Amino acid sequence: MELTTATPIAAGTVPWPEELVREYTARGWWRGRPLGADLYEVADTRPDEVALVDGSTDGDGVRLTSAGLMARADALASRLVDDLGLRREDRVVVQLPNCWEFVVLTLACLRAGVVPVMALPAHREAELAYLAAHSEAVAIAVPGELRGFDHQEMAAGLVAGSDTLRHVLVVGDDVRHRSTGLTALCAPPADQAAERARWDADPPDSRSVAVFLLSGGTTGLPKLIARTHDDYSYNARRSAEVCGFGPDTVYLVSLPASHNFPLACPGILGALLAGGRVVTLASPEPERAFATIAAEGVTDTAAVPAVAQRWLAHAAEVGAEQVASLRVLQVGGARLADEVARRVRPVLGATLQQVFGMAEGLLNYTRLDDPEDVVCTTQGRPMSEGDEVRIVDEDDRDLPDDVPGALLTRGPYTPRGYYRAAEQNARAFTPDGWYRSGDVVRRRADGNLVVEGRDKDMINRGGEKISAEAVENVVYTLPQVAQVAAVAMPDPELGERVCVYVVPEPGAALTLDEVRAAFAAAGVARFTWPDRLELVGELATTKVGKIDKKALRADLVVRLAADRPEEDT
Ligand code: OOB
Repeated sequence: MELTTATPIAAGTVPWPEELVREYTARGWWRGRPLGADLYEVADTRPDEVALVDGSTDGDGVRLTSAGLMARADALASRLVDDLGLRREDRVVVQLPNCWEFVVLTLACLRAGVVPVMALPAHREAELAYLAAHSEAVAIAVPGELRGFDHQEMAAGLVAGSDTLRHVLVVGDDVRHRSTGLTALCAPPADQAAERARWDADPPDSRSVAVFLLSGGTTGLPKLIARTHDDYSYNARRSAEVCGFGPDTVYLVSLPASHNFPLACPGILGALLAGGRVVTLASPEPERAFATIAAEGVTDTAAVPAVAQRWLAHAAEVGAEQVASLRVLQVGGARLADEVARRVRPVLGATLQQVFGMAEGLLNYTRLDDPEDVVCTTQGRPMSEGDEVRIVDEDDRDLPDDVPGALLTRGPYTPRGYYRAAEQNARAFTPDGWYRSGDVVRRRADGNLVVEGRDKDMINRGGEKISAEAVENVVYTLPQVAQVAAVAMPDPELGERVCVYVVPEPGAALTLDEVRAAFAAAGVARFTWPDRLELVGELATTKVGKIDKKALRADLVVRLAADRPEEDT
């Protein structure tokens, strides 16, 4: 087969300045070795301890020891290269639910220097085709069927329409078309020592890209964030330190594992690097999650506020006996209401840790020994001495403590730009490398940050980040639409949902169902589909003539209140 030569990854990334590379290395934050070596260092101290449990299968589910997990990762690395012809730096779109194969595949990529592009199970053709094209991926890993959707069929279609995709890797027994069974490729090697020696002898460079994460989306299409072995290892190791992870840690991953939060904050990688155990579960649905926590003695887990609220409600109903082993509940991804935060310890009996992070890097944590006031009313402080944080006004002038402003950050695990995105980088990063997170925060005198809001055009639907522009682009495909604006609608369960304001073409009618049908036709993730439609005669504008989203959000609050007059009195 004719192979088109993909762009070398380094050509699309923005490196840290050399003097900082030296400083980060001198301070021991960067270790100058690949993540696979870090993982082996720990696995070698406890080869026979169980490191990975697939909690989604009942009873006889898969349980892998540290040595067994690493051996399968090495074996898969060899098979990807020998059987499928993958090469160093090749990209693989990973769209897997939380399962043991996700972990083996990720570690195999780290060992072989193949780079996973961390997509979400909820993504559909449009997002995946874009991710594959932009990363020039040669393979895509999918479940066969998930929640009634045939991912394998979709993946076959993606391969047919792509210049670069050649392989579909499928988890499970139902391997159709010309797909390759991933579960079989993850089988243990015949000669463990030989496989290990092969990849030990040929490791990827520590400064090369380990994984591509997806940005929380403010532009029409998600941006790729290139995280290097050096920086991502530090991300996970330092997080594990701050969170007190160790050999006794049993970490439950029930948020989508390809998100930075459950992947490396400290998440799967942090738990493994601390010598702990990872338990995968495909959904955070409370009944199943509680049963798994009880069965596996889970000590630590991560949730978004919407999930934490469901767990609190479930515990209030059935009691917290099942979660007695839970030591720490991390909550992040969206603002946790102070009132909800206060209920975590009394109801679940676990210590709450707030996490304000981003796939772009910077992680803020409340510390496990912080006073209750800090834990319940702030989103924590940077995890690293190397993190630089500025809070600035509209003219990028620094603001004093307690005054809310825009967050800028740089540091040893915050890359200096998105992958192959010069235009977006000019907006999202300052010339001297500060990332503009788009969050409005204030810093308290004790150093803790409080997230007050944001100045980016994004909707945070229960932790899933949705670009308003992406939503508007789909709505504009409808001929009935003259003008559209997508705004966040406050929601008691998810925090926010998607509302679209539409000015219809003269005489045209439009329903929410028609709008959602356009999203189905566009092949985009369901979490981006509008939850509400407001038809209006015109859209408010600002002084400079831009659509005034602040005014629309205020208008929406009034309309929502009018919908529920009984609650108003
Ligand atoms: C995490 O990462 P992303 O990349 O999905 O989203 C980042 C954005 C932040 O810029 C902020 O707008 C929002 O999500 N966010 C929060 C928050 N944590 C994230 N807003 C308010 N309070 C919080 N605690 O969401 C993420 C990555 C790593 C760890 C945790 C979360």
